Amino acid sequence: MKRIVSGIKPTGSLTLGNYLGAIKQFVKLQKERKNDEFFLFIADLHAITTRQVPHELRKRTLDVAAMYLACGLDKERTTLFIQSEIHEHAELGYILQSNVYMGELERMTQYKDKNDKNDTSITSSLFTYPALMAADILLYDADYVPVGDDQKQHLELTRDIAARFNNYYSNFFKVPEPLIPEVGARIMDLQNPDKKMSKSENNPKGYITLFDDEKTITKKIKSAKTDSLGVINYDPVNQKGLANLINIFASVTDLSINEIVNKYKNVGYKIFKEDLAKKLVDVLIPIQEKYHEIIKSNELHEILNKGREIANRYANLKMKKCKRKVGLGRK
Ligand code: AQP
Repeated sequence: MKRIVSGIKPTGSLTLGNYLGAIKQFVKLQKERKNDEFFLFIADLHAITTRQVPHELRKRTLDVAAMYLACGLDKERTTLFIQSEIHEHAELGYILQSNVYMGELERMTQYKDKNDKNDTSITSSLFTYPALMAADILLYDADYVPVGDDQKQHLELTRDIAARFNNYYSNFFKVPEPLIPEVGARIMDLQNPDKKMSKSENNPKGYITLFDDEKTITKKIKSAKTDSLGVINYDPVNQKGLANLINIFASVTDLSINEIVNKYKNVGYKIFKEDLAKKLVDVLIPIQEKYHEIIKSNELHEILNKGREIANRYANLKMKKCKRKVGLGRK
């Protein structure tokens, strides 16, 4: 039996990128791997590495939990919990900060991207974020971590931190493997295909949220940036915007890129975009209906309470052993 762990930070409305890169994959894995255990958390501690409005953060935390379930997660087989409700994440995160070097953290592209913009509001927690992420994973002895491509570098650092700790203190942490989907691992911004789609992006035309209605989805796809070549072809170098839309199409329908290109090669972008919008509506509207049912019910809190109880048991035991290993406390 393997343990699969992943999380999402509630920094905004979940995007199509979060769905295709992470949640859809998680649901698929759950269907395929009947004997494995699934731990999924809402990473609210990560969210506060950038400024959040408290009541919005609290609401979004529940929204993300409800969305996970609405996307098809099996509640009976998932330990679903809120990161900040398990204090061991922060505690282990601190210990792991003492096992990661400044140079390693400085090389993280997510941090570098923000730093390159000379943003003076970068917090120290945004810098040390990868140590907390390592704690999120290592606390539960995860075998696999399904994530989008943008988190690959953080996961590699998690593996290095685990190996370094094991090397110094003797074997203790399981070294996890990333699971990155073949299609949908990096969905790009609809207006700027050089940038990944992000929920905290300022221009809402660049992303589709899981809450967008039919009209909005259609409008955003219609206005997605493509090129003037006018030929449906998969060319991520010269037709970046179109390649991104083809990737989205493939990921949403489970058709291959070739099948899509062959189907649309003799029609213009207009028809292709209309069909893509329809496919997205067919997937997202039922998810939204489910979300509304879940968020209104009391069941969500019951599921999160149960998740907290189970996660707490694992985290508590691992943390006790970890402190003993490191030499903290009296015994
Ligand atoms: N554009 C994307 N394409 C594919 N996968 C993506 N993920 C995020 N964006 C894309 C995957 O979604 C999971 C949850 O990500 P997160 O919310 O924890 O943090 P993030 O990667 O920083 O996502 P955002 O949307 O870009 O958040 P903000 O704007 O707050 O920084 C991860 O598995 C991630 O790979």
